[in-house]
Amino acid sequence: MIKTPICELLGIEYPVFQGGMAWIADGVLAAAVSEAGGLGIIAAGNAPADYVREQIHILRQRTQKPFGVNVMLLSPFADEVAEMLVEEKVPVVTTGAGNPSKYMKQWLGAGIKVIPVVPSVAMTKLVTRVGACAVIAEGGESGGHVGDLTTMALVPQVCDATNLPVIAAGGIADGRGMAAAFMLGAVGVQMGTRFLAAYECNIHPTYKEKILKAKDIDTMVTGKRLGHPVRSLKTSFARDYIKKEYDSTVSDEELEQLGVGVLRLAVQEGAENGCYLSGQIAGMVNKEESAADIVKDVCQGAETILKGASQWVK
Ligand code: TUI
Repeated sequence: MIKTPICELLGIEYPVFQGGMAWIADGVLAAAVSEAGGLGIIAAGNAPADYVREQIHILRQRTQKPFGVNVMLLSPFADEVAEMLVEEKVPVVTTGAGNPSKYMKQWLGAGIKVIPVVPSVAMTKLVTRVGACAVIAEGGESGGHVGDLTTMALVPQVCDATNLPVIAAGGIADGRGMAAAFMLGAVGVQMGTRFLAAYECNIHPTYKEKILKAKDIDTMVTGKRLGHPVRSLKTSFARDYIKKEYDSTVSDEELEQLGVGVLRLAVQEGAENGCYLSGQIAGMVNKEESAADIVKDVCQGAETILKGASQWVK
């Protein structure tokens, strides 16, 4: 059995977080992961507080186990979501795409455990100072908003920069990834892309099919010009978008406009002009299965590898 300090800290059975994917990680998916013994995480994304509250209620009808809510700090609704999370007394908050400092007092005062995503050593030190209880070190292999460093380079440097438990994310989808993360000093993993293939993940069938069919080189990063790099599948939309980024006759405003609503279009409509966020590990995600089977498979795979890890030490 795999047990680490993050299990005790959060009251979960397996050190597996499900990433808070905008428009995707709803109360149903998060409940399935939490019920399976991992940490299910509801994504607030760009949604208003009422929508997120509803997802929390859906989750609470399905499980009594601990769960988290991810606050996307670039959201125009971040303030109202932050307040609602205090009212709902959610056990865990993860944050992404920014600096969570302005909410820390409010959340810690309500007894909420805060686990920010950190893309750098500087952000790790900052959130350690302001009261985070753990950090998620997410490398640029991940889907969605990405930092500069890879998981391999980021995780050990984050571990050296803080005494807090570190969760590794980005490019992890099986027991090998989990075992490798542990070798780098992490005590848990967060996975997004693998959970896209969960039965309980209610994305459009076209999205699921694209993930199941994707190969190793089928993702790309767009959005650098506007300062919000995002990894997604290499669709005609993504290729067209990046061409426009390099075209000086296209204004920043036009580019901004092109990105509006594209995540929702992919998730809910499977539309051609949607943006299909995905990590680089999609090439290894080849079958649909339950969230519980995913959690168990990853932990069992890691256990086998870790038990044999001393074979190379003579
Ligand atoms: O947040 C994510 N992944 C995401 S968010 C998203 S929705 C979106 N909407 C509009 C623009 C961009 C994205 C889709 N996927 N992952 C966690 C993450 N956080 N990755 C990197 C970071 C991050 C980056 C900078 C965390 C902190 C940070 O701090 C910068 C600073 O100094 O404020």
